[in-house]
Amino acid sequence: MERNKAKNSKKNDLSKNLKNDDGKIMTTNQGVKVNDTNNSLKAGERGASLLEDFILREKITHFDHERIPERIVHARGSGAHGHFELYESMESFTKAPLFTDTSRKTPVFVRFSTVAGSKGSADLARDVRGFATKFYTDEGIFDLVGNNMPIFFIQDAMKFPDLIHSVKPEPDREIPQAASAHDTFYDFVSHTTETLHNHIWVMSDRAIPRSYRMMEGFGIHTFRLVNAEGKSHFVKFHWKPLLGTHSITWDEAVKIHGADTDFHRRDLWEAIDAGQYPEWELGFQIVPEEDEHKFDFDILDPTKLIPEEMVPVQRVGKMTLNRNPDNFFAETEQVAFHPGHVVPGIDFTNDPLLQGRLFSYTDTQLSRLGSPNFHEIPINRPINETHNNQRDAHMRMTINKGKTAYFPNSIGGGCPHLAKMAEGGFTSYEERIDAKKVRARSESFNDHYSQPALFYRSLTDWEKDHVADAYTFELGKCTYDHIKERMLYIINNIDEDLASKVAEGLGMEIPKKIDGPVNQAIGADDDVKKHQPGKKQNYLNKSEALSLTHLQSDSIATRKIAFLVGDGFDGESMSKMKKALEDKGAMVQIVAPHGGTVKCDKGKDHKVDAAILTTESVLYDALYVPGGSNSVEALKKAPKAPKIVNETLKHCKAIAADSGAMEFLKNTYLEDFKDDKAVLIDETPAKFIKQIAAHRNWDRQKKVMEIPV
Ligand code: HDD
Repeated sequence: MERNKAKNSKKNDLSKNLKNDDGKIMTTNQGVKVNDTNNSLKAGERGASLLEDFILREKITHFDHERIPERIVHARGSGAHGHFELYESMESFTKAPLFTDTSRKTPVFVRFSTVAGSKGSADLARDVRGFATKFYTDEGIFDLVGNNMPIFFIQDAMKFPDLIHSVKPEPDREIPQAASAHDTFYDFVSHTTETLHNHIWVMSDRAIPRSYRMMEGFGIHTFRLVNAEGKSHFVKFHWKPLLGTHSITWDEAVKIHGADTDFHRRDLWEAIDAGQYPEWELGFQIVPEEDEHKFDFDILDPTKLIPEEMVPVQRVGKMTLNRNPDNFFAETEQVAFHPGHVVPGIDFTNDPLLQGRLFSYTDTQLSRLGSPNFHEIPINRPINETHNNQRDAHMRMTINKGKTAYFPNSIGGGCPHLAKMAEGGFTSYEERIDAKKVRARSESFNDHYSQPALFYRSLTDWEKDHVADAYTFELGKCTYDHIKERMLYIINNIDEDLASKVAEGLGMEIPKKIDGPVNQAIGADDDVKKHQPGKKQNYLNKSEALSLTHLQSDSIATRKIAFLVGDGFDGESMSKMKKALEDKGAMVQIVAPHGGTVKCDKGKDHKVDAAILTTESVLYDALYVPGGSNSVEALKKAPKAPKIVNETLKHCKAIAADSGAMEFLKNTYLEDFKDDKAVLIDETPAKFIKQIAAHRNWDRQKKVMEIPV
């Protein structure tokens, strides 16, 4: 009971601001009833409009100001509500009740995003995905503002504007939208070798996830956990999706751009709407203070991960997203995250990227949301009470009573008074600092090649092929040869085999040397010399956790399966397959040559979910083609039907069919793949389900290149 109450507390809090217009009379914003919202006030029916018309003025004025600036990065995003539950108390590491009280259900709001594109850009851009979680704890807000990759491009916040200016559309023509494949980005990357680790992740399939629900999340920085005795441990935060990690191919991403630009947004919404709630386990990688320097890299360097083989991830609790927002603007657009929103028991480290972020996030809300009162916006306000002497500013909602807005005071009885330590006030961890003030970077941050190389070595062969293709695509879009040469030179330092594949694709030689120092990111000559990347180390041959294949799930829940049918299809066979898939939570969609309804061989009408012309194979996870001679004839006449089959094959997805459908399927490439383990003719639904859960049959990858779609 107590748990349920806690779970709903943010929902109840938001409900104070919900407005429902059902059965209500229209009014102006001042509450005056409105009789006509279609015609302005005029001097005669064909006469001039009158300035006096306060109803027209209010309507147009509000409309004129409806937009707010989009986020400078992560503008495109989708959000959902849910809760977090802890498995066991982590009190030996932290005093934050969020992580010690197992009876709590802490409300959360999560926003997933792409980074580079504008608010209206396509979901399937090759990009990092933001994974930002707001925990509404009883002790205040804790925001975990992470990404779906465990490292970042740069080591110091000072470089963030340079990184973002290089990847955003080029400023003269504002081209390209939501794409890193252009000269300015590679100009920056090729001169800034600290970017290489995050960059190779972006070249991998992690940058084109199948769903927000099927990607990991990472806090990236090393944070601190502080327990009740004041002892600190370093921690890295991980989110592990229970649906496993899955991605799509670049060819699909390109096609989804055209078929459904809202692919990820729709996917998240539909899954939650259908009661298929996405879940992630929260993981801690804990490093005792005394082990800070025992690694081959600096744990304060945000371009480095701690391999899970070196420090295992302990799963401490589970997050479930179970409610779609009521209003996109009020919630998803106005939500304001900040890595500096922490609660007692969680603290920062000296990671220079984190330190700079602590400034940036409040600052950006001032121009984006327009006021330091952004914490009063319903989605941002904590569920516990807030009391302080901050006052006024634009759009203040709180009506503070009393005469005093200062501390100390006697007139207000000394209130609000300070939290005594016993009441859990925030005290910063007492880290000892004895240092000179310098504008510099630690040489312990200089290893720029070892971890990109570890990442590449840890991938499966098909993942490696995708990485090579991605580099070739991206660099192929650059126009300056010297930038491509620098990139080839650098990639060669990561992995020679990878570089030679990319060089072949570009039709270029890998240069033996390049003009000037490889890393030019630091500035003055002496500094540049000091900060050249060191020789690649091999402190771990492979980290299994870096491959997408590491997190698997045998669930096919929410997988979308297309049933390609024409009038007269085998109703019995189709119903059996449909039931088997739906029993496992999959979403079956009937795709037919026409819209409306389609008849099975028993004469029964079935609703068509998509006419072939209005859909694409890339919107589904797998395909089933039932038999039925009339259906086969109808599919033979439907011009796009073979394309649906061929593309499903090409993207290595599972296909099931009845032998009765072969008369149509012989017009496709299916015949060439009869021995493929994920091509199932007259096989049981159970076998199909197993192949759908496996996501793809990548063994098919080389052979499908012959399919010309
Ligand atoms: Fe950031 C937004 C994640 C470095 C400055 N960032 C933003 C969002 C995410 C991240 C997920 C979107 C939050 C939302 O959905 O509203 N950012 C990261 C991660 C980083 C990182 C994981 C490195 C580990 N960011 C970073 C730096 C700076 C910023 C170094 C500036 C010095 N980030 C911002 C920002 C944004 C933002 C400009 C834009 C909108 C916002 O904050 O609210 O302040």
